[in-house]
Amino acid sequence: MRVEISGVLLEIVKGDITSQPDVEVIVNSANRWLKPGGGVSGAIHRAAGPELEKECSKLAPIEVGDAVITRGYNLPNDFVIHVLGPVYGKDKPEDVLLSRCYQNALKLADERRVDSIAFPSISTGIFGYPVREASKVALKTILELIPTLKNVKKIRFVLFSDEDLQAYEDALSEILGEK
Ligand code: AR6
Repeated sequence: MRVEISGVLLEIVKGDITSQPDVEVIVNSANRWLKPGGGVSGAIHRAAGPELEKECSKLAPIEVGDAVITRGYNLPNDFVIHVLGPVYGKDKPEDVLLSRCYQNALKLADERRVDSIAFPSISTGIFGYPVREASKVALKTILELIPTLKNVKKIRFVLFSDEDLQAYEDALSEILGEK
């Protein structure tokens, strides 16, 4: 699914966040210590190689909602933006904190004059955020920020399963239908 809003292309696709060679930056759903871990962050660190962990160790720890940027090393992307999403049921209010992750990542990318960015579904794996709720927060946040962007021209959500893809597509249709 792709839509253009205020000159920015918003795409929702199924895939692997480490296989997005046509975007300049990918977002990592990280942990506080910016260590490899599992899920998205394990995959990103494996693909980037050990230099990524070295750079990350200088930037850790980060707080829930924060975003920090590193190089991409062996990834096909120039940069990785690492965010710490809320643990569902623990870090509250979850929607505000999740929204902050997307805001901070997108603002940081725009400040660094990045033209394209790919996000995974932050917090909906190990951190337990229900994907239907999270997809609405993610997309509303991104849609609100789009008109303020100076450099980012392409924003992609990369979902790992058919169910997650469907949740994000439904959420976008619902939000755009509401307007
Ligand atoms: N590409 C795209 N999406 C993926 C990939 C991938 N390669 N791998 C998993 N997903 P998670 P969280 C999906 O658990 O919930 C880590 O250990 C996955 O199916 O990676 O924010 C960190 O170190 C799910 O829908 O992130 C933290 O400790 C979504 O990406 C913690 O887990 C997010 O799953 C972060 O948990």
